[in-house]
Amino acid sequence: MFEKILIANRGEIALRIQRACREMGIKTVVVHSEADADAKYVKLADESVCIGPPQSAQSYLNIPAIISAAEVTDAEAIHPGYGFLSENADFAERVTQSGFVFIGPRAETIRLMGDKVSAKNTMKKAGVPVVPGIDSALPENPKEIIGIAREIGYPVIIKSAGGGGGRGMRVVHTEAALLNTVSTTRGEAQAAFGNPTVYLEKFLEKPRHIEIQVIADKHKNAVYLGDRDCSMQRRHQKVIEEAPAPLLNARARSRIGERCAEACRKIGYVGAGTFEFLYEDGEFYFIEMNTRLQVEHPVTEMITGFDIVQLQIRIAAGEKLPFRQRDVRLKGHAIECRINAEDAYKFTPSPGRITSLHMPGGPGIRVDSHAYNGYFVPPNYDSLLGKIIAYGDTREQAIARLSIALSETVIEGIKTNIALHRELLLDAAFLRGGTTIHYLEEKLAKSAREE
Ligand code: MV4
Repeated sequence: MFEKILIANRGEIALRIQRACREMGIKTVVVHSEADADAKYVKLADESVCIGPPQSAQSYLNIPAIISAAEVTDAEAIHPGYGFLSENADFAERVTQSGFVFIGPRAETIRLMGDKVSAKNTMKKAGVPVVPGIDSALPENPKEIIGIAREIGYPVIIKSAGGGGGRGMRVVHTEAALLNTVSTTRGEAQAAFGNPTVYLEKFLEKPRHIEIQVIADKHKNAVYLGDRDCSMQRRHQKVIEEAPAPLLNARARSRIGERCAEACRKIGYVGAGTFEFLYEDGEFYFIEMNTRLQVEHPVTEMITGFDIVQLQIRIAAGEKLPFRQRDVRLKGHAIECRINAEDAYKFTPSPGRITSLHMPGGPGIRVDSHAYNGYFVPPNYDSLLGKIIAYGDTREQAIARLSIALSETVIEGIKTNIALHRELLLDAAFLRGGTTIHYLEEKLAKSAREE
């Protein structure tokens, strides 16, 4: 096992990774920007290295500075967390070339999944159901493009191969709008991702977002750790996540899970990963694969009892997965609220100093947060302050515990989105379960009209 790991991230996930390391007896080095010098996880780490000014481009995205920090502190492995450099294949490659272990999939896998056309192709060949569409980039020829869209049937969606996470896509409802939309999307894709490649899919109008957590070792063992429903989102920012996905039967769950685990074996996937699906009318359609730890990993940890971060570390060190698929039992229900430093209804960021802080507790409550009383939330990064996760024997119990936890929570000095969460946990459609990816935006639009 490693003696020392460098954590190339910040905020709640830097603390989460540090806790896993501590439990395993591994020393930690955190790198931080000047804006994060007072962070709790920086003080708690065995060592810390300031790698640059507040702007991410000069600190958390500064590859040479991070690798130098690993060199001077004698770290053996680097955990990238999520966001920042976590899905940057060049970073993974340079980490490895510099003699460190990258805690994540091989650089080649990250690159393959980073190109959404090759990701979709690879998964289709590996037996994962994908959204109907073409399996390669859209051609240049206008007649061919029109022919493809006719064959798929309107509405269609044009997506950028270099995009993902909702960036660089456009819906087309009629043939009249097709060619203009394709060229606009191409132009934007070139500007944003340096890659004009676009592809076309059938547009699904009312899907849910359900993802499958997988984990695989370097010895071709791969398992799925159940699913999560992340449909409650606004502008591609997830708000509430839960596991397992409501109203999904055990047979459908194991069928799609098996497909994902088998695909991992086929492509030699290593580490934790997530298959993102759209789920509509009882069918799963693959859209993207995330090759990193996700913000919402705790809900899976709560229903499986596994520590995904510790598993990532063991796998990176070459250990075999310590269990098989049949040992994975999904028990109970877990729901996570992302607590953001932002206005609950306007969604404008609210950085500043926390003047009073009380986090909840009690049976089944987990709080993953780097916030403390007196902490200054810097304006330079995303607004995630942490997550409150509730576990229960049933979905109803998890919701009840989460509602109580939110009612106990006090965060003063800055605005947070706790009021929105409390409202959502009382929402009749949410309580029934199975709301689509459009539900929250439609609900917010409706309440804005009523004002
Ligand atoms: C789609 C879609 C409907 N049909 N693809 C958005 C994020 C990116 N990962 C894929 N996305 C979508 N792809 C087809 N063929 C709708 C979305 C989508 C979405 C997906 C997941 C979670 C939230 C979303 C919000 C808007 C649109």
